[in-house]
Amino acid sequence: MEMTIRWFGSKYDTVTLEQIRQIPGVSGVITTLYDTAPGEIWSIEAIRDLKKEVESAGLNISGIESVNIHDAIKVGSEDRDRYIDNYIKTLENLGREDIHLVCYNFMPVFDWTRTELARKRPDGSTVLAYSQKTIDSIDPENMFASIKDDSNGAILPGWEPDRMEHIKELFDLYRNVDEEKLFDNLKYFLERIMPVCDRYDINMAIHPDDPAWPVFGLPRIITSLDNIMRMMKMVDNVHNGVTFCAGSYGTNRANDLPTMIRALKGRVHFAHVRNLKFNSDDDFEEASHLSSDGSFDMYEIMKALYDTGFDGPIRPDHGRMIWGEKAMPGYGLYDRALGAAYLNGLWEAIDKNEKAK
Ligand code: DNO
Repeated sequence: MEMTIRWFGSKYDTVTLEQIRQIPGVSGVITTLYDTAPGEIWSIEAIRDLKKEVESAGLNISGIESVNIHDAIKVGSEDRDRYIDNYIKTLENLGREDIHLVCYNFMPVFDWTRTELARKRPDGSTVLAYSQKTIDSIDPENMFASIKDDSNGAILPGWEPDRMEHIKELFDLYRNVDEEKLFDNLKYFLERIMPVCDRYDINMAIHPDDPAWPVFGLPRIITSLDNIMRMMKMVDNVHNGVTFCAGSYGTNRANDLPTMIRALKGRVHFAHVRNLKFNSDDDFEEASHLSSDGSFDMYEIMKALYDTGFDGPIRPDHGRMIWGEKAMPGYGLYDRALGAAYLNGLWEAIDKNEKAK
């Protein structure tokens, strides 16, 4: 595996490449062209510039998170082919620049959903949190307004203000889209992009729905092992794989994370590893990465990745806000650096133990 950190680009991130470079064992970043809109072609020049910036800081681009999918593709509207053609051109340009991993999601309207961006934990750190009761009591159109005051001024991925301004239209767009339709539209998209992925050896890694169940009555399909299996079978190509996001699949306590990883051997192209603390089945908050701070066994998660020969990029996921840092919720430097060091430590111990057998 390769330990990486997500980085939103120098215009948007409070964390610098120089700081990332100083986290022991981190050699790459997972990044994006944060100012492109879904459906836009990423120019080769813009990709090259980004690459140059990252490489001159002594790091490499280990993958893209995300190249977002235009709603026309998810909804399956008549103009979807135009946007798929653009997506193919973006993939081609990434492939030509030697980038071989793309994380994306197929969630309608909202990307990840949380009801709080800064819930206080007993030690004074703050974390993102989710309460189903709160979701059930708010109007989805006000979802963004209800959390934005705690965003520390950051533009949150998937919650871009110009997108949120059209929230009503977005809901209308998805009115006739159910789970079956969403699966069909995903299949159509994947079938069209697989040839370019084969040509440039690009691994597509779908991100799970977070939380892993329908919110606000919108269909959500990447939620369980059965549904991932269905997705992989419907377009059976090794480049059609997953981002194993422990914190997203783990929201549904029926998902046994190490078992899922083992079942997905060879198709986990990217891993997001973080911990959650459940207060009840439908109220959880994010925790530090350490097993004893939350509800997941991080050793078992890392062991499953190790045992299945996982050799892709991995990143610590959302961290707590600690030590007075002000950054995009979940994406500060300090707690993610602690997370990377801890995950690297687990991996080293597992590796030494296995090799000594
Ligand atoms: C939130 C992230 C998501 C993720 C996208 C992938 O912190 O996990 O925004 O990057 O869903 O497309």
